[in-house]
Amino acid sequence: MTLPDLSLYLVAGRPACSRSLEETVAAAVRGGVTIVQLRDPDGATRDLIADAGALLNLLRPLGIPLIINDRVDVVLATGADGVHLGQDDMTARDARTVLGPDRIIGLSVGSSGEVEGSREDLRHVDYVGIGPIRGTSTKADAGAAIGVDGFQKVLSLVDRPAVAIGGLGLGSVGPVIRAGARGVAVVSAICGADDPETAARRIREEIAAAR
Ligand code: TZP
Ligand code: MG
Repeated sequence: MTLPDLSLYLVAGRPACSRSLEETVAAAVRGGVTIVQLRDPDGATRDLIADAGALLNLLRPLGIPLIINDRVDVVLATGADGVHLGQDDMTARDARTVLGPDRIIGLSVGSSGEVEGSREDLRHVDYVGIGPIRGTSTKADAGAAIGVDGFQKVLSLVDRPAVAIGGLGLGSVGPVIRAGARGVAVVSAICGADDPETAARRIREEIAAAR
């Protein structure tokens, strides 16, 4: 597996988008999103599979990977590129057994304790998501913001590329990139924007300027 470009990682699902999911993702990739995660924790499984199929039709010709939040079964059913796991989901070790060596596996870690508890799992992971960096209303159980200092501390304990997530958008992505993030993951800064294409383009520019 070649590690995908994590620079601007869009996390999107029907409820998070102001417009339709496909319209939002299409605009966001025109603006420069490099990888997309389908995340709809309360969505019906068959809707999730339908959304994944529609997004794969859009993204595959562009060479942009589609990652599915939590659901290894949806990855298998749709041929998506990988799965993003939280601390309560299937372990990365089990996901690797099911998905094989070629799929992308990401894992969320939010503290040094979670890193220590994930040592064995981290061997099977291609990238980590670290956050929430700032306050966010997108995920009710995201936990307390860890800030850029917290990000740097967690990153120092993990030998995997990391995306920073949580409350990030234009004006706040530069510091996490300078702190060592390979990329930034956003929901509302793009999905909630009036113009997702321009929002994505401006965030890409801020990332480029910080590198
Ligand atoms: N995981 C940690 S924070 C978060 C997720 C999925 C939500 C991020 O959403 P936003 O709108 O970019 O703050
Ligand atoms: Mg999860």
